[in-house]
Formats: sequence, C-alpha cells, structure tokens
Amino acid sequence: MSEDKKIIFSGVQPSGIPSLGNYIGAFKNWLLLQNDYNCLYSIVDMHAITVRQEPAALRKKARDLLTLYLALGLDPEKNIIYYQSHVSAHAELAWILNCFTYMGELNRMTQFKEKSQKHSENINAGLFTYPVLMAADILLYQTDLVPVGEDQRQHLEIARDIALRFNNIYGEVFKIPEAYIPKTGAKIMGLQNPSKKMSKSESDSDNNVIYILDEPDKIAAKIKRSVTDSDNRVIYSPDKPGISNLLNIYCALTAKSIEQAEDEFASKGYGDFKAAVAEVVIEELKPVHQRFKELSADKAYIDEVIKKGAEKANYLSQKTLRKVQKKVGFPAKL
Ligand code: ATP
Ligand code: LTN
Repeated sequence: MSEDKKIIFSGVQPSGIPSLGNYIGAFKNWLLLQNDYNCLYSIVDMHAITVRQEPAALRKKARDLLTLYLALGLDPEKNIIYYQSHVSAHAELAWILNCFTYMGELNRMTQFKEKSQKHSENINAGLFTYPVLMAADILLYQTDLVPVGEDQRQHLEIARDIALRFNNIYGEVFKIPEAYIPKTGAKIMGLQNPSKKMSKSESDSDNNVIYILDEPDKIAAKIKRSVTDSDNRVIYSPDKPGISNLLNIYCALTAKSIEQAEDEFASKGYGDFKAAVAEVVIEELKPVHQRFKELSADKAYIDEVIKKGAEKANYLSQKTLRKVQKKVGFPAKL
C-alpha cells in the first residue's frame, strides 16, 4: 500500500447474488476509486450470520461474491480483497467498541428495526450490535472514505460517533471516516415494489430484483414487467415511483441527468423507455458475466487471492488493534 494515498473500506454481505442496487449504489464507485486510494473490500460474512444461514450455502455465496468482486474489475493487486472472518481483529475491536456504544443509539437504527420485523423469530444480539461490528471494520484500518448506498448512511454516522467518543477519552486513536454516497442511484428501489429498496436477500418476488448475474433476456423481462403508473409519460416525480426508479437506473448507468433523460423520452411511451433501460443494464453487466464464468473455473487463482488478501488485511489490522488494546488498559503481551 502506498503511504500517500487515502484509505477506503467497504463491504458487502454474502447473503445472495448482488443486485443492480448493490452495483449502482456501491460497486460502481468501488471501481472508480480503486486507482486513487488504498482500498480494502471485504466480504462481510460475520455480518451475514446475523440472520440464519445454511453453512454450505453461505460458504458458496461468500466465494461467489469474492469471485464477483474480481469479475467486476477490482484488481487484487491494487486492492485488499478478503473475507472478514479471516481477520480476527474485526471481532476483537468490535468487542471493545461494544463497550463504548449505547443501547439507545443502537435502538434507533432503522436497519435493525426492519430486520427484526422481518426475522421476528430470531432477533439476536448480533443483529442489534451489527453497526458496532461495521464500525470496527471501518475504524480498524484508519479509513478515510466509505463508499456505500444511502441505506448505510445511518451506520456511518454511528461509526463516526463511536470513533469521536473513543478519541475524546483516549486521544487521537481513530481517523473519523466519511461516507461516499453516489448522487444518482444511491437508493435503487424494487421493480415490483418501488416504495422499498431493491435488496438481494429480502424480496418476496424474483421479479422485484435484478441480480448482477441474471441473463440478458431475464433482465429485459423483469424491466418490462416492472410496476409503473398508467399515464405513459416519462417524468421524474414522487407520485411516479416506478418510472422515477427506472430513470435513476438509466441515468446512473449513462451519466445523463434526469432532465436529459426526460427530454430524450418526451415523445415516447413506457414501452420504448423500458426497452432502453433494459439495453443499458444488459450492456453494463455483459462483460461481468463472461469474466465471472472464467474466474469461477480457476480455483487455484481464487484460492491465492483469498490467502493473500487475508495475509495483507491481518497484517494491517494489528497496528490499530494493538493501539486500542493498550489505550483501554489491556496488559502487554510478553
Ligand atoms: P441484504 O438483502 O442481505 O440486506 P443488501 O442487498 O441490502 O443486502 P448489502 O450487502 O447490505 O446489500 O449492501 C451492500 C452495499 O450495497 C451497501 O453499500 C449498500 O448501501 C448498497 N445497496 C444495497 N441495496 C441498495 C440499493 N437498493 N440501492 C443502492 N445501494 C444499495
Ligand atoms: N452493513 C453493510 C455492509 C458492511 C459495510 C461494512 C459497508 C459491513 N461492514 C463496512 C461499509 C463498510 C450493509 O449492510 N450494506
């Protein structure tokens, strides 16, 4: 890692094949930032077990997600790509930070409220302290920037609050991280239910979510069936959540402004617009499919990336962890 570059940390849970929401909200920025920053991109499997997972399936999803990081174009020589569970410092720091986090703060987290409603049979303590583990992920590496979607803004705020609180007591131990959230596409909504975010693991209908590895005809069919209103005008407006969502997708992928897109489709109907959105999404994801297939077949290469990533992250993680342990009064190891 070069000394003069700022540090980026982000992660995605291996809770399923990532969605177009993950792509637009997070991955696109990761790709943009990889040349100018020292980046750590983790597969946050410890977060994923806050909801029940089948062990063999979780292992496969984690490996597929790591392979997908590479297929998207993240370079493992430039970035540290690794499984969170391979670096025990995350759990060690999370424990310490738990002791600097208030129940009241965690109680306010919207993701906790939503997930505990959805998984009412399993409201475990890990789900509650999820943001503390996330704060540990970020603070462990003296992170400057955290590229995420809008739904993670609140978690970033609590990470900053915990860091500031700790620094106030013990001095400048942690860098205070900033969120890096895209202007367009920070919250892609479901295609069938555009009032809720598109989520890779929480959808009632397969048609609600475009998965990054969906075949082109499937992508086209899902967009064609997406829920809209009936006035047939391509306009961005709060009372047109379906069309507004498609406009966000279209603009995030073409770098056009909403006004430009509205003009482009001013004399066209929803059929033409949906076909254009499908085309853009398919073209964007096509190279990823091919690369994913090739990389999945190369077991030795993927194993090597996993091993090297864990080594690099473990090494880096120790500096901050040791400092924190010393500050709170743990005895030096002899
Ligand atoms: P899960 O369904 O397991 O809760 P998820 O699909 O919400 O997962 P995460 O793994 O929690 O995805 O998030 C990975 C990254 O993608 C985060 O930075 C998150 O903010 C971003 N993200 C997730 N969903 C969307 C969305 N619909 N629009 C934009 N960004 C998103
Ligand atoms: N909580 C995030 C995933 C995540 C993360 C992180 C993102 C875990 N640790 C650290 C950024 C930085 C989510 O659910 N999307």
